Amino acid sequence: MQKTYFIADLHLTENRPHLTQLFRQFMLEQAPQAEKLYILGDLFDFWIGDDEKSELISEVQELIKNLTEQGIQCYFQHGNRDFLIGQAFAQACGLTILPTYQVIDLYGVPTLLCHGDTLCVDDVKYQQYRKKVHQKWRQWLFLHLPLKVRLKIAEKIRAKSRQDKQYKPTEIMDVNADFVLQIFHKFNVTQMIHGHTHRQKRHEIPPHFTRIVLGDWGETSSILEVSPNAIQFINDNLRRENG
Ligand code: LP5
Ligand code: MN
Repeated sequence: MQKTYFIADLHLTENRPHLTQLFRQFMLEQAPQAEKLYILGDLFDFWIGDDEKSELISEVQELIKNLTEQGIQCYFQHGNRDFLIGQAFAQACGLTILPTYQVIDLYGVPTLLCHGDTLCVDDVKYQQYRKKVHQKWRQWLFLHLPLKVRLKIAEKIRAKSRQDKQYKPTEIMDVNADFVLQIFHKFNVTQMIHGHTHRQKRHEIPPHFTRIVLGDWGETSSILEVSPNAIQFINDNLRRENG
């Protein structure tokens, strides 16, 4: 059966092992039924360079490699937390990295994929910060620092982000509706799928647009399953091993 899965915002980290368990369950049991898997950013809680090694990173790579070796195409778009994932990581597991905006033909429907952070244009402080950390020279400098120093900088940014988010009105951390419409027109699509805001929902926007928002992973996963005739969210719990 033709099926495509979309996931985002798993925020995998050693500190929350049940997320890795959910991801493992999905990658071993469900994802092999698909023809394609799209990971729309923030697979990891944060990423400071492809040279970082950990058991978690190796396992994630193995799980993705296991799929791509079965002929299932796996695609990745950078999130705001793991925008430094590079070709070394991707090539090790057969993942294809897509640009910030990617149009695909989803069973006949022209569909735009993005992480979603670029749609939150009212969060001016975030957009200013994003512009800076996406400058190639800054990234080059950062990636040439020792891992320990990179980790410290990442922790500082994370702390500042957590602090700032407490004072940001929730509306500015959502997409800007006018900007979304501009993007629909710019890319000449009627459907858009993104994550980032963690507000899982299917929005029907007059006259004929659909914006599908993936949820983040927590107690359950948030998986969008698309087939030629149906679009549905699957939010799985961990399967109990011992009854
Ligand atoms: O991810 P989420 O949903 O929690 O919050 C985001 C925005 N925050 C971020 C920050 C990331 O979470 C942390 C990323 C770590 C990356 C590590 C690598 C760094 C590499 C640098 C390479 C050059 O994306 C948050 C949004 C929110 O989404 C909703 O959309 O609001 O944005 C912020 O909170 C941004 C702050 O408002 C501004 C941050 C300024 C940081 C200044 C750094 C100071 C310390 C420098 C030390 C040298
Ligand atoms: Mn995000």
